Parts: sequence; structure tokens; C-alpha cells
Amino acid sequence: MRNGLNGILMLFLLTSMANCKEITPAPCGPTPTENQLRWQDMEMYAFIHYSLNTYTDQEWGYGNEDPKLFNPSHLDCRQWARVCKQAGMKGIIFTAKHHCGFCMWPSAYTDYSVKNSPWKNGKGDVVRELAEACREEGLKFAVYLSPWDRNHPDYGRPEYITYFRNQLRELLTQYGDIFEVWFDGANGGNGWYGGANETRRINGKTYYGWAETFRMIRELQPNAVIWNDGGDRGDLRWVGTEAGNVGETNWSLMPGTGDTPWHMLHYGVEEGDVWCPGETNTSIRPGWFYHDAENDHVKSLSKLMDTYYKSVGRNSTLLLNFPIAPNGRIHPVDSLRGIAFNKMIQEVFKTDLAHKARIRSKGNETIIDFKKPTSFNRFVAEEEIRYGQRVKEFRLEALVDGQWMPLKDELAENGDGLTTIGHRRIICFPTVTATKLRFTVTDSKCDPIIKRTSVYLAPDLTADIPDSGEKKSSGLHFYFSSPTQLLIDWDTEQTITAFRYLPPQDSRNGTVTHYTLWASTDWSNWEKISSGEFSNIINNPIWQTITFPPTKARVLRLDADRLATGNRMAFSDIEAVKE
Ligand code: FUL
Repeated sequence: MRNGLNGILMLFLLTSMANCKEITPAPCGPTPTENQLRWQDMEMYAFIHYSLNTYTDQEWGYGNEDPKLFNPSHLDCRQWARVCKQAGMKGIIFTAKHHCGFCMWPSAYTDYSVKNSPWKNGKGDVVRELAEACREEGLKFAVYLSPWDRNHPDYGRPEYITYFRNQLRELLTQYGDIFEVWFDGANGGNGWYGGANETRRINGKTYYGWAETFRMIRELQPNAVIWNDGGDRGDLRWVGTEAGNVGETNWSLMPGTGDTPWHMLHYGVEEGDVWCPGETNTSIRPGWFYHDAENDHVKSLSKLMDTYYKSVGRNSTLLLNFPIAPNGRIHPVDSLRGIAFNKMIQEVFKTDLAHKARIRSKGNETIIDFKKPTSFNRFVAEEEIRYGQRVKEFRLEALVDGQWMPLKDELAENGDGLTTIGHRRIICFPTVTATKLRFTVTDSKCDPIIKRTSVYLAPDLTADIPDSGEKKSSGLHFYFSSPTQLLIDWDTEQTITAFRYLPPQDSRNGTVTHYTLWASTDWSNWEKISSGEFSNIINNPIWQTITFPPTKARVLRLDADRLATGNRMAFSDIEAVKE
């Protein structure tokens, strides 16, 4: 989304320069810290849930699960980091300790950790391997440390707080820079608690002594943001649901103290007195941990796009969870889906139609003049939030056949949905063909400072692309990452000698006539294996075989360079021949 400065801001800068004044505007209410600004710019980052639960098919461990269960055959943190990077994630937050209390690093303060597992003979450290993998991939790293600990005998007593802080200190001092610290608010009460097997409820507001813990974080990791769901207000807030959406009205403001009922989490508070933006957390699967039974329920591309619009597109960030499978890797269905998701985002926001348009601003109104009928279905506005969140309401209109037509947010749950902007607001509406687009701020807390506006035509990619498929017979996981690109992922490295394609048998539509075939072992470096034509495929739609010298591949990519008719590739069957 690179594009010119919007008129409203431009006007503001020009006026300021003409007056030779400092161009720093007065803040409007609470403003973000540098940490919060840096965090908001990350937009998308990954959660990784991995613990003993992965081996017991549970979502919440009880605290008495045997550490010997932790023995992955192919644990590969580099694969996690590579997948997350390709999926557009800017960092990873890892469940260093989930509610069961099992530590994924060899903490000096408990035996309930990887050091008593058979994995690497107890010499392994998943937190370290992941922190290093993130650094190698240029991703930021962060930790989830569950305050609720169902294993620890002292949980519920003051001694546990010392234990908790000791563990936090280990995580904050031994693994390099941490961008976020995640304290889950869950406390289901019962647990093993060192064999007591009882219910222990605590007061989340007072028990953990958050003020002291926060002081420690500020001292040890001054650039980290704190997510806290219970007790003292951190730097970020939960959005009140794990379904993957925040309210279309979303203020990055909250009351500094007091209770936070659901609507405050979901919509923020216009008159809030602290800056506390929402982070939208959701999993790519129904559960947070891996379960075999969910392999057919990985979220579809259209669901993920919906999640993107309802999080990043609503002044929030998206924290998207990838569970780790028992073998120690992200499952290929999840990795393909994540990567396709990122490709789709790139595709949607590839060409800013406002870039070549004439943009004029007057007061609170901006007119984008395309000079000729232009089709579009996405509008994006961004406020300069450094000086506060200002816009309360706005209007969008398209000039169609000389008439101004109001546009509304088709994903809105309330009214026309044209409320609040913040860091980034994306409005989705059915494709309209118009010569001009008018954006008017109709109500704001102070003079609006709009940093950018942009306009896009999202291709209707999701309508009839199958979300994924798996040929159970040959174990092929395939995915359409665009209408003309097919990906096949084996997860582990294979040696391939041929690729076979059977075109659609009932119509020519989508038949590939010219192709390029690529192979990759790491998702980033692609080797061209072959390119050419499928001769006579239209008149005789039989199996087509591309043979080549043995080639190592984890992923194969078939680009349809030309189709017989239509604009989406299709097939009746595909096959890859292994050595
Ligand atoms: C919840 C936890 O109880 C889940 O297990 C998961 O970790 C999720 C991110 O937060 O509150």
C-alpha cells in the first residue's frame, strides 16, 4: 500500500511550512508510545502453540502430564520461522509455558520442562532454537508465559509469584530482544498443583502483583509491549473474542483503571484516558493446539481474508496462530494456507488506483478523480495516530453516471460501518465503476490528520477457487495461491523426476496450454525446472508428463503461463513422480 500523501495531511503540511512554524501538531487526547507505534506497524505476527498438549490431544493440560511425552521426531524451528515469514508474519509469539506449567526451555526453577524429556536427551531448548531461527529469518520474537500454572505446588500462594518472576527473568535475559510479553488471563480453577488435585481460584487483579512485574519488564526489555488480560492495564488489550474480529468502531483508547466489560474490549472507548490498542488473536484452525481431527478444518482463504479485513483493516493487529504438529513441524495444510493468505493480501493491495488519480482536498473532504470510469471495491484510510486517534465518522461516495452514490462497509455489523479510522481502516464494498470517489470526515474529536488514502480493485479470487485439496492416494497437498498458480507441498524434502497434469475433461475452461514449473526446498529460493507447452492438449486432453533430471523439492509450483480459455487454471488430476 505505497502511495502518495493524502490531501488533508498535505494541506496541513503546506500551511505549516508557509507559516514557517514547527509542524508538530498538538496531540488530541492520549497518544501512543514509540513501542506501541512500532508494534502497530507490524500489523501481522504469528502465535505458535506447542506443549505437552500436542501429545495428549488437549487444549488445556492439567499439570500432571508426563514430560516423557515430549519427544518430537522432526522438531524444526527453522521451518516454523520460514513458514511464518512466507505467510507475511513479522514476528512470532511462542507459548514458552502454557497453563499446564511445562516449560519449553530448561528453566532453572522447575523440573517440569524439556530437560526431563527424551528430546535431545534433555539437552534441548525450544525457546532458544526458535529465538535463533527468528533472528535468521529477520522475524521478531516474543513469549507467552501463562500466569496460571496447573503444575506448580505453590500456585495460589505468594511463593508462586517469585517463581513466576524468576521464570520471566530467564526469558527476558537469555534469548535476545523480545517484542511482546503475553500474559493470558485464563484461570479455570482446578489443577494438579504438585499432587494436591484441587481448585485454586485467585484474584487476577491483586494476586500477581502486576505493577512490580511490569517494572521488571520495562527494565529488562524496554522495547517490549505488554499484553495483559486481567489486572493492570498493559500496553495492548484483548478484543474480547478469539474468533478473529474487532468492532468496526475501534478506538485505541481505554479507561486507565476500572473494569473492562466486553464492549470496551471490542470497540475501545472514545473518551478513554490511556492509549491501549486492540490485538486480534485467532488460530488458523479451530483449536490453539494441534489435533489430527482438525486437519480438514483449517480456515479457508476467504475466512482468513475476512479476518484480515476485520483486524488489520479495523485499526488492530492480527496475531494468527499456527499450531505445531506432534512431529515438531507446522502441518503442510496450515503452511500452504498461511502462505496463500499472504499472497492474496499482496494481490489485493498490488495497485493503488488513487496513485494516478488527481486528489483534491478541501476542509474535511477529499475527492479522488480517476478522470475516467474506474472499477474498485476497497478503500483504505490511515490516520497519523502519533498525534492521537481523531476521526469519529466519515462518508464515502462514488460518482456513477453523474450521481453521488453512498458506499457502505459490507462487513459492518452496525449501520454503514463508517466509524473510526486509526492506524488503518479498510472498507470493502461490491465493485463499483465510477469516475470519482469522495471521502468526507463528518465528525472528529480534533482536526483530522489523514496520512494516506488509497483505492483498490480486489480480484474475486475466492469465489470459485477450491481452498485446498489433498489427493489422499498420493499424499499430495496442493493449493491454488492465485488463479494461475498451483502449489504442491510435501513438507519434507523429496526427489522428483516428473510432474503430470490431466486437464479438465468436461470443458476447455482452465486448461493450461503453457506452463513454467518451479521447485523449492525452502519456500524462498525457486529453481526453474522446466517451461514449455502442452502440445495438442485442447484437441486431445490426455495426461501430460513433464520429465526432468532428479530435482530436490519440498514444494513444486506450476505457473499457468497461458490458458485455453477462462482465467483460472483447472485440472482433473495431478501427479508428481518421485525417484
Ligand atoms: C486463551 C488460552 O486459555 C488458550 O489456551 C490460548 O492460549 C489462547 C491464546 O488464550 O485464553
